Amino acid sequence: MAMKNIYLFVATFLVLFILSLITPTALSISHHHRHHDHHHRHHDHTISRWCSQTPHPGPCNYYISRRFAAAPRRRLEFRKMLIQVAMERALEARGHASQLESSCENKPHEKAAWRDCLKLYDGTVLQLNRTLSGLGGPHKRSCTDFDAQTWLSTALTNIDTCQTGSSELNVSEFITPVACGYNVSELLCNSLAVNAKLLENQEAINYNETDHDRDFPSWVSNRERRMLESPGIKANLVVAKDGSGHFRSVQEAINRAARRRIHSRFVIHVKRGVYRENIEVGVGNRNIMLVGDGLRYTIITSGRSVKAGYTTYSSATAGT
Ligand SMILES: *[C@@H]1O[C@H](CO)[C@@H](O)[C@H](O)[C@H]1NC(C)=O
Ligand SMILES: *[C@@H]1O[C@H](CO)[C@@H](O)[C@H](O)[C@H]1NC(C)=O
Ligand SMILES: *[C@@H]1O[C@H](CO)[C@@H](O)[C@H](O)[C@H]1NC(C)=O
Ligand SMILES: CC(=O)N[C@H]1CO[C@H](CO)[C@@H](O)[C@@H]1O
Repeated sequence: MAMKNIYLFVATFLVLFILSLITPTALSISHHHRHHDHHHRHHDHTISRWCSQTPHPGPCNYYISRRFAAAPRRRLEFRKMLIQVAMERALEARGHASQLESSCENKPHEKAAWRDCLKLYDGTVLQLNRTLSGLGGPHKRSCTDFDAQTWLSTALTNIDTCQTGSSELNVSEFITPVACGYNVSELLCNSLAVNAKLLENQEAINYNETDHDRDFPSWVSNRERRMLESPGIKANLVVAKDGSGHFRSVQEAINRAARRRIHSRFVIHVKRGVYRENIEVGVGNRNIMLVGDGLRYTIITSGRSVKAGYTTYSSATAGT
């Protein structure tokens, strides 16, 4: 049976989750490293100070200081640098991956992993590219920090999927140098953390802004925007972590929706809370809309979305 599952990676409140990883101890840079590298002391000191605020200071320091002559002055600039190095590393990894085809001839599992990882890396490059061009210069941004968070999450999900999938197929040995050797995950994680910080600041300033249109991720269609903006949007089911809804997990609600008889639009309201689920939506289970508690708080990123048309690792496994 061509029973393909569509996975959606839901990172609702991923932002808050990531924020909890950032320690606000930027100023506690030790003085021990001072006498290393006198030459670039100031420059290195400043870059390492920025990097110490990220979940992976090692790769941050290493790649940023090799790539950029001067340390960033503002967090916006730092974010851009991080995304740029992540992009460069992702392109290199992708280049490496594309050369592996000949080494997986006549090895169906390796071949399947290779094909999927290549596609996933393409997705990552695409997401990073749109983030970089969306953020643009200070005066010509065409995406919100929220968009950036969504796209960066998706970029990271793709990398994770490549790693998870190849270990499920027992071919990690083959793909690991690509999946891990380029530190793309770490750099993406750092970008997400810094972006989350910007998102949080913006949140504090603009909490009551009325320009809601800007708040929608750009992949929400105009029709859906109008629908979401209508005051009377009515949920068929409510998901709440605290038990105040019909279900506690998004997957349970989707499974329930799958059993409905009439396949009209089905709205699931996901209340505030941390939901990190790999959601499976059967192919026959269309027309479901997940609505969060205010778009600023809910990120639903479709790493392996319907639109992107990714065959998943499970379908790749089934096919070999
Ligand atoms: C990024 O996007 C632009 C415009 O769509 C395209 O011309 C460029 O080749 C892309 N770069 C990469 C590295 O994919
Ligand atoms: C991978 O290896 C494990 C244990 O070594 C085995 O149980 C599993 O069936 C293997 N999976 C595949 C897809 O070969
Ligand atoms: C935002 O709106 C709420 C209620 O509408 C109000 O209590 C609060 O003071 C407002 N916050 C700001 C920053 O304007
Ligand atoms: C610069 C840096 O931190 N590189 C790391 C990239 O990832 C590999 C494998 O995880 C590490 O061994 C490197 O140290």
